[in-house]
Amino acid sequence: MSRLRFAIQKSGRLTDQSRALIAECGIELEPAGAKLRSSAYNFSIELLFLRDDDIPGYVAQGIVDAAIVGQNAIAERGVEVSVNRELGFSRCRLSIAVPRGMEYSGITSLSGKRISTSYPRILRSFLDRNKVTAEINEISGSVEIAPSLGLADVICDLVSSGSTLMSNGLREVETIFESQAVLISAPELSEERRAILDSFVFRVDAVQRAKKTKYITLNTPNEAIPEIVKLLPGLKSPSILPLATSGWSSLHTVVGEDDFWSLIDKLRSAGAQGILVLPIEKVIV
Ligand code: PRT
Ligand code: ZN
Repeated sequence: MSRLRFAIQKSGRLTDQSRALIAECGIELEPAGAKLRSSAYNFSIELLFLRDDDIPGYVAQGIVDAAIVGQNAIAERGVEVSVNRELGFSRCRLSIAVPRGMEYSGITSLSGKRISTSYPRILRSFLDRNKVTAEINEISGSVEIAPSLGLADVICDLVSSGSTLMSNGLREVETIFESQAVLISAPELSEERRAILDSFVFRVDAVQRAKKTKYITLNTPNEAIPEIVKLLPGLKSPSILPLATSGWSSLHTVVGEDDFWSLIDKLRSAGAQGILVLPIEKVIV
C-alpha cells in the first residue's frame, strides 16, 4: 500500500513542534536512529527528515507529497505548493535592521546601501516594489554581525524576540514578511495519497481546535440557568444535569479560549459557582 511521503525539518527550530503535532495526531513513528526516514506503525505515512531550505522545492516537484515548513522558506524558494493549513508555531518576521546610530527616515534611506541577507528573493521583491535601488549581499548565516564586520550597512534577517538584533547594536526598521509554520502539499497527488493527506489534515484540525477550547463545568441555581446559557457559546447547547441539592444544576459545555477570563467573570456575576476548566485533547465536529 502507498504511503504519504511527508517531510519535516531534520533538526532546527521547526523540528520539535512538527514532531509534537504528528504525535498529537496519534501517529507513532518507528525509531529513525541515524536514518533520514522513518515509517509510522499505525498510519500510512513515511517521514523524511530534511534541511528546511530544501523542503519547498521537493514538495513543488512532487518528490515529497507533503511537509511542514516556514512560509519564509516557501517564499524565498519562489515555488508553487498548496498550503493546506497554517499551524501557528515558529512565528517570526523578516525585517530590515540598521545600526543603532544610523539615521533612518523611511524606505528611501535604504537607497544605495549594501544589505546583507539570507533572503535575497524576498528582499529584492520588497525593494523593487518600493522602487529603491540597493545592493544585496547574500550570506548564509550570522547575518547580524555583517555591519560590525564592515560587510554591509544594513541587514535583512528573521526576527522573533528581537534580542539578537539588540545585542548586535541593530534597530528593526521595516518588517517585509511575516511567517509561521504551514502544512503544505504537492500541487498534484494520486487519489490514494490525497486520501491519506485528507485524513491527516482532519486530525490536525481536531488537535488545533482542541488547543483553542476548554471544557467547562459549573454549578448554578436553576433560576440563573437562562442567563448563564446566553453567555455560553458551546459547540451546540450546554448539557444541564440536576444536582442532588434541590434547586441547583450542573452545566457542562465547551468554550473558546479567546475571551476566556472575561467570560468567567460574567458567569460568576450571573451566579455560577464551583467552575471547573478542563483541557480538551481532540475536538471532532
Ligand atoms: O539546518 P536547516 O537549514 O534545516 O535549519 P536553519 O538553521 O536554516 O533554520 P532554523 O532551524 O534556524 O529555522 C527554521 C525556521 O524557523 C525558519 O525558517 C523560520 O521559519 C523559523 N524561525 C522562527 C526562525 C526564528 N523564529 C528565528 N528567530 N528562524 C530563525 N531565527 C533566528 C534568526 O535568523 C536570528 O538569528 O533567530 C535569531 C533571531 O531571534 P530573536 O529571538 O533574537 O529575534
Ligand atoms: Zn535552513
